[in-house]
Amino acid sequence: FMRIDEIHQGLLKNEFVLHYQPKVNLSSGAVVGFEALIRWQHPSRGLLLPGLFIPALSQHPMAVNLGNWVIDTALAQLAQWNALGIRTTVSVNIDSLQLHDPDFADRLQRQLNAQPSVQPWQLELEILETGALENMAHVSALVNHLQRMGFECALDDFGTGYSSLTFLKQLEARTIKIDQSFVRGMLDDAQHAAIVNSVLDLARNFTRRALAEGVETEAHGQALIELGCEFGQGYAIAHAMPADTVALWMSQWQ
Ligand code: G
Ligand code: G
Ligand code: MN
Ligand code: NA
Repeated sequence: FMRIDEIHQGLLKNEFVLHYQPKVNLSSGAVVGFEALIRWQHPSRGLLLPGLFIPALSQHPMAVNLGNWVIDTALAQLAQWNALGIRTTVSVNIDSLQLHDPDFADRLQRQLNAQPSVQPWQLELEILETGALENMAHVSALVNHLQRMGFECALDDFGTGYSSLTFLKQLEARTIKIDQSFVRGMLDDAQHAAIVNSVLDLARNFTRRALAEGVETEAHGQALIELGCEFGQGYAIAHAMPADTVALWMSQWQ
């Protein structure tokens, strides 16, 4: 793991980058947006994946600084794509400390205001159950507030937590992201397939949109379409890519 002071230096030296993984409508192939995934372009260690530094930030106030950098960068990227005529959306992963920062919503509004061409619905906030558990009432009110402000919210890694049903009931996020562990196993494991099917039923019954993560093959995509899953994300569609590759990828997709 990287140390907090190294992460702080990395932020000051602007060494972090966002890569973007496409999310598509599985039936039509239409690109509905991108998930921003952070990487660290480290001067001596090369490109570092978040697993090497995000866990080190757990419960540290620096997670809020890095989270703010992610939001600013995603909004600036959206402004650049808007200027190029690429109308799309970006999802960002929100850390639990960001959710408990009392200034989060007001700061987000100021961050949005700094990019006049960007509409709030172009930004989606992905929330983990672990980030909401400690203070579900607060996060529930925050999600409602954010969605009234026009932002989108999604429940990330859905199904992997201890109280997914409470998470679903309490947080009125418009989208559920079905965790990749269930999706990946659904073709060879009847129990994983049953979980995916049940989460899709839940999504319909709660009038949420469902997105399957970890769509690794064409066959996964086909099976998901047959189960009525509208959206997907995964290696069968594309890996996360640098921002400057997105326009080319979109022109070659389908
Ligand atoms: O990018 P990768 O494919 O390795 O992502 C690994 C994990 O890191 C995922 O759980 C993802 O949600 C998380 N992650 C990626 N980018 C960010 C980020 O900007 N902020 C936070 N808090 N987590 C992120
Ligand atoms: O926790 P979160 O859903 O934010 O994590 C996204 C992570 O999943 C990133 O590390 C991303 O690189 C990874 N990922 C995206 N698509 C696939 C896939 O099809 N298969 C696998 N194994 N991982 C994927
Ligand atoms: Mn995510
Ligand atoms: Na996820």
